[in-house]
Amino acid sequence: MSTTTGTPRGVLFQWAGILPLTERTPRLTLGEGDTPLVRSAALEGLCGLDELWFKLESCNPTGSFKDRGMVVAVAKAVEAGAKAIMCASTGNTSASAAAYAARCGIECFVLVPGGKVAAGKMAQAVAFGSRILEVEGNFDQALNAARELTEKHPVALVNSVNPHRIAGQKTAAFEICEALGDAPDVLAIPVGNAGNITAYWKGFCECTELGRASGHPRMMGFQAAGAAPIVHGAPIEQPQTVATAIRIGNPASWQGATAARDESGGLIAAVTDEEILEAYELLARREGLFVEPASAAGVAGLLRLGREGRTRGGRAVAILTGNGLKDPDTAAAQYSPDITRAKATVEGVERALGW
Ligand code: AN7
Repeated sequence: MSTTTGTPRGVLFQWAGILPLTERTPRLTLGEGDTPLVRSAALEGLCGLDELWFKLESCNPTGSFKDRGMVVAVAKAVEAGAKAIMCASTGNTSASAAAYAARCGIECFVLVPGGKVAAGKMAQAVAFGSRILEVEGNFDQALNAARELTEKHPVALVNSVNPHRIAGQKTAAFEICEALGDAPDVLAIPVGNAGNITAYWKGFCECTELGRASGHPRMMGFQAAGAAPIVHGAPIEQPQTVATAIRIGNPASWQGATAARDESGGLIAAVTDEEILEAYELLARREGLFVEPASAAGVAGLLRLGREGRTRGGRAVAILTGNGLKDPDTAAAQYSPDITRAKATVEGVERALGW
């Protein structure tokens, strides 16, 4: 795919200089990356911040942040001769893997926890023609199986334990520094398997080294209270949360997350499902941003810190990791829709509205 003028869109084209590409790496793109950074209209003050910006990773081609890293992981797998890829997923990784596999004409196997993946994400895995294995167990067990299976069979693992995923994902930190002219003071981000926070931290560190930023943000990661192993300091056997994307009890990049927290002077805290849904609703009703529940966790964390008077102003960026359309069932459960039936005429609508 190419645009009519200039460099084609996509992470491999825009960020070739900071990625592990060779001449033999296929220049794969679905137009991922280069996502909007939008200033908050309403929540900034509630969070006790001077500036709050939202990075709309929901604008990526499959509707989540995963595409940035997946495009690199799949391109490198194809370069290495892979004919098939595999991942375990709470839904977004599988949607992304399935899309890029379809694009490359290779096979994609996805292992998902039965009954715990949002409807939109399942629809994507189906649409892109992936081979779907609904496993009896949670994400952590599915990832263990995927790791062993990909060692045993000629299939490339494209979970974020694959370093190419992290390499591609770090490009979002570069985009933020470019858009703001420097790193923000705070980065707020949901934490599940912890690949994303690990990648952002790597990206911000590289931005400082390369003189693209004068310092780095304090990394603030937020887990769901029922799935907060890093906060508790021990794996959770049976993670539970409305935010199914981050329903993860033993994150693969645990060390990366704690390093980001400790080296940046940040924190990793838990937010309750209630707080997540409050932020989910505020983002929709006050900002016009429809995200999936997991994506609201970072904003829920900032709202909590704001209420507690712990944000101390400054400029924060919250990563909105996935689109609200991914999870229509949570939207249906959260809102009592205000829908009135009417005849399709001026009089009919006026009567229905009481005008
Ligand atoms: C919307 O798709 O783990 O901490 O298998 O879908 O890097 O795992 C998804 C995670 C945040 C957490 N927001 O990111 C998967 C999966 C959304 C997500 C996260 C996920 P990581």
